[in-house]
Amino acid sequence: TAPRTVLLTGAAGGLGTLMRELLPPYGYRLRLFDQRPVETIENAGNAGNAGNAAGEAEVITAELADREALGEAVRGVDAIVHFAGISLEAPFEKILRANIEGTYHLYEAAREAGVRRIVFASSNHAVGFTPRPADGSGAIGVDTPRRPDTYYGLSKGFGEDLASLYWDLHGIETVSVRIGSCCPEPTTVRMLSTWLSPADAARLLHAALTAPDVGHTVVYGSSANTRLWWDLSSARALGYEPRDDAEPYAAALLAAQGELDDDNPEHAHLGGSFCTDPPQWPH
Ligand code: 15L
Repeated sequence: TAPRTVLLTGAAGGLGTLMRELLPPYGYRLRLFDQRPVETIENAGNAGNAGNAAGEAEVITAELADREALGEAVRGVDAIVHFAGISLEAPFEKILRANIEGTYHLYEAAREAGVRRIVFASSNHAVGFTPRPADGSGAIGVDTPRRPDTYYGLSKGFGEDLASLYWDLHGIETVSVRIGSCCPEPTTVRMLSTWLSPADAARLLHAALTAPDVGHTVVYGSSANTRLWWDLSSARALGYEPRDDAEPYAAALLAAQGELDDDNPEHAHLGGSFCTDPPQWPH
């Protein structure tokens, strides 16, 4: 049966803000966790429920390092969607605390509370230095060697390995989703290959939360992009059926920005401009 109560960490962040609107229609009751206050979504029609973004959702404002608060947050949930952490490159000490130690705290709290399923927001930047394949080839599998492009990407590889350990040692299942670029619309030529529409992200999370016997499964998180670089078969095996494709945005983006150019270090690898020193934004 589908899990009902789901803890969403990083609920105030970019992905969390999108997903706390899109997951409840699948039947989830969300518990929202973030170190920043979760702001009410405008026009959510729940004016009588100030500070409470998703109708019935509970909100917990605390850091992952606050093990007491985290213990309360995980108590009684059926599953966890772990988005909390720094989502771009940052000094190592900050990545260490937020992403590496933070994910460790999350898994320990899950183990103590007996939570059986976690969906971990990994990232394409765990393999970001992999050379960019031909557009649409889907050539990059989940077994491609790790090639992090940043401390950030390194922390995502750590999270995947932590998930693997907690499955083998403690029987906690995880789907690690190497998310491409999840935003309302693709805004760069690179995103014609990497885009994950918010609606497809919700479809993928629902599949990851409900598929049986996932053990530790690594998947890529993208829409069914015409120019896709990586292989979605392990995601599809969970029941994910993407419906969106970035291609309708191609003509305008290519006219404005031109084709990707392998001689440009910002274009030569999966991770795009994360692969330059220092990383460039936007990418
Ligand atoms: C990521 O991992 C970042 O969190 C996100 O902001 C995007 O930059 C995305 O990767 C991407 O590769 O486009």
